[in-house]
Amino acid sequence: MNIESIRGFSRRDFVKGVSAVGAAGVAFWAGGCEQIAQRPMRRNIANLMPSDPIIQTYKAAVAAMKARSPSDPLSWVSQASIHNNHCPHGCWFFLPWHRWYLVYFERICRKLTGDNSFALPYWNWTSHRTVPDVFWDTSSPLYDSTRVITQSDPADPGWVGPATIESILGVTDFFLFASGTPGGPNGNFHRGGSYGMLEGNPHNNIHGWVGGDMATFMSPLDAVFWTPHNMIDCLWVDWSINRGNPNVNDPAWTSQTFTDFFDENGNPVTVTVADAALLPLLDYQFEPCDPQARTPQMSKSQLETFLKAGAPSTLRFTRRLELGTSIRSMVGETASRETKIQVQTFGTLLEASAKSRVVLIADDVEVPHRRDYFVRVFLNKTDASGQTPITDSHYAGSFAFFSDESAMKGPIPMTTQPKAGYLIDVTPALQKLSRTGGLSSGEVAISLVPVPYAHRKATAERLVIGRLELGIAQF
Ligand SMILES: [Cu+2]
Repeated sequence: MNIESIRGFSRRDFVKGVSAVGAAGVAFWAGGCEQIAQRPMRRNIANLMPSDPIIQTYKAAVAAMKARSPSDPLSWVSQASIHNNHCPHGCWFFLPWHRWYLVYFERICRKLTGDNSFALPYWNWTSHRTVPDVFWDTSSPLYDSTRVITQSDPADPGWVGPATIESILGVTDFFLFASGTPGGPNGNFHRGGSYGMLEGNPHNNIHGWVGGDMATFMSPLDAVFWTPHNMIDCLWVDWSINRGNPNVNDPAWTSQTFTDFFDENGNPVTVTVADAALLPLLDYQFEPCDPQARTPQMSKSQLETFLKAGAPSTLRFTRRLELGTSIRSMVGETASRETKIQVQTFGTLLEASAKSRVVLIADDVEVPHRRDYFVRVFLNKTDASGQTPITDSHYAGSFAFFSDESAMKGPIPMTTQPKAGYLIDVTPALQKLSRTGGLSSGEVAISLVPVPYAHRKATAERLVIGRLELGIAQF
């Protein structure tokens, strides 16, 4: 299939879009000879004045959608309900499903405003850690009164800081980067599954931390929703296109169809995961969200071939070292598990150039009823607490929850509290400890610290982890 024949995106649409963009776009491709016609540019919202036409169109589109009857598929409530009823989380459909969701939302915004040059802006949480100012004007359709955080609260650098984002983008395996198969590492199903690092950390934390609508599956009721998800899409583009990491090519992923979306005329559409992987070549482009502003090292035709080919996941655990089962702690306490690991177990993998990775596998983690806290991971820091800064050399990562009551009455009945699995690459933290002599005892201790979000106490919450392991993966 040619990328320009993707369902719903005929060449005619494509050319129309191009003519509307005019000179606003910038070159996307390395070199100039293969520069393809310019697609609408999804811009960093921090670079836009409140009076910018992109912001004006976004506000007008949201207002128009809010004015529609809830039974209308283009209404604000209908669009949010698509997410509530169908969004896949904690699994490998997370990225492609949300990519299509954003693409159709963007097209609806164009249709309802007549602004065919509109491209959804993104919130670059790494360079600007507070929720963008345009979402705080109480008279604006972009305002949501249910948020728990305030305009001046910054997101935690352990979720969105440059070092965190760089380490996530540095992961080369799709499952570890983007979440695994719906089965999860230990047979979880439904909306549990196995969260990779992009979804389990920045994505889940932003949802829970903003709070209110954003902490639920009706999160698209808050207009801010679309801008962090656009950032996630930008990071996927950076990972798979600019950096050339392959998406998985398992037919169970590529051939999956989604029938949940409506086009700009309110007609239902059927789309595939395989086509989602190609969309950024065709339909839109991003102002760089990676501070290093990488560009693809492949030509457009090479890239199309590369994206269509994909590759199998390379995540294979050659050893799994159990750290503990049924680990419980209350928020405000630290859950530590220690195991003696011989230094030679890690072999050469603590060298910076190693192909192997050490992955913390937190499985059967109970999803709390209230997502009022997140979890920080420390290595060999058994006295870590909520006050231990993430600048501490023992800090290894964070993860969080995203769910709501509807997940507990989903298509597969949950007889117990929903559970989730998490994969966290702790190799960089282990390498740092190794360099500084922190592993000389030959023992690694994992400490998990539940930390309440800003303005929440979460004192009655408990963290329950069914099984905690260190997996050694060869790539
Ligand atoms: Cu989300």
